[in-house]
Amino acid sequence: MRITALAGGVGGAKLAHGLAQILPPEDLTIIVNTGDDFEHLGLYICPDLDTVCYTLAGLANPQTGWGRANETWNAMANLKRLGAPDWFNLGDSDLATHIERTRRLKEGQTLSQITRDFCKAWGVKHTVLPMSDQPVRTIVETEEGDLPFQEYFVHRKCEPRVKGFRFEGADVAEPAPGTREALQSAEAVVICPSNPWVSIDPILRVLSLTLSPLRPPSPLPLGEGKGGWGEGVRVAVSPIIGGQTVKGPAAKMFSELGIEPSALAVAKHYGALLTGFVMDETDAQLREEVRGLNMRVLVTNTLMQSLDDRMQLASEVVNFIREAI
Ligand code: FO1
Repeated sequence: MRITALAGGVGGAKLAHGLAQILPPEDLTIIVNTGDDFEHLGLYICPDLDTVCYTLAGLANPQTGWGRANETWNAMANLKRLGAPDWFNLGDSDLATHIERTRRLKEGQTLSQITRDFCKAWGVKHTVLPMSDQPVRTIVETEEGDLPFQEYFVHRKCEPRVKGFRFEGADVAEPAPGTREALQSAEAVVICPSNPWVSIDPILRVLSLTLSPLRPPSPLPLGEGKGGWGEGVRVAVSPIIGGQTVKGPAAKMFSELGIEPSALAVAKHYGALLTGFVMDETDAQLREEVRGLNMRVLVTNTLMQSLDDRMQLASEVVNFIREAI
């Protein structure tokens, strides 16, 4: 069964990894958010893309979920000594990725070409695509002013209260080569348990996929976007369990935007985009309300603490999709 997954950082990478364990390479494409990308210390850094690739390659740091396992920090310590900004932690092995990516981009190669080559070098067999080869920048609108995403997320530790988000460049950025085809040919699209506001919405916006009619702006009717959206099954896995996020600020963002954080709020956020929704057993009492949004519901364990959990959730999601086809 051909699946295209949309993913942001750590949570999305875990489910993508589970799916990659049970689906052959030709049956899984992962489209990754690049709205978090930024330039730092003269280097072009793609945190979500690297998190997904490192995770699929078995190279990710198991403690943080981002960066590399068995990392050393000599360059960072020396940069700090020289007075360089040290709020964004770049390990020695990870730095090699950013240095080589920056060199190739300067030579004129595209982010998708570079990602394909890096995946080959790391032994990643499934297809990982950036959402676009052109820059899109997530800006977090906060009570303390507008902040570029990494400035908000890492430097300011998600402390400023959010008022909204915008994705600079998203309206003119072309979906990366292969993304349209992956969406159109997929029997199912899986929205991984990533932050809906800052990890998934930028992908939907670039691919001009319709957001819930409840949530303006609603760019284009289903299937008519730049990316196109096949008629298949579309399932999201909730990143919110029992009103809280496993990692990251999604629940805090819902609250600050005046929405009670819950799996139901996530289902409403995607709304008409979805034909199915997967949420944790903790939230079983919300099942009927989510069903009322006109989507099928799977209630299961969605907390991925081990590789077994990732594979278990992935196979339940695949079975849930099979039942719908
Ligand atoms: N997240 C942090 O909270 N602190 C860091 O210092 C940090 C460094 C970092 C370096 C490379 C990389 O690929 C990711 C890194 N992240 C760090 C994670 C990243 O910024 C966020 O997880 C994503 O952008 C949100 O999805």
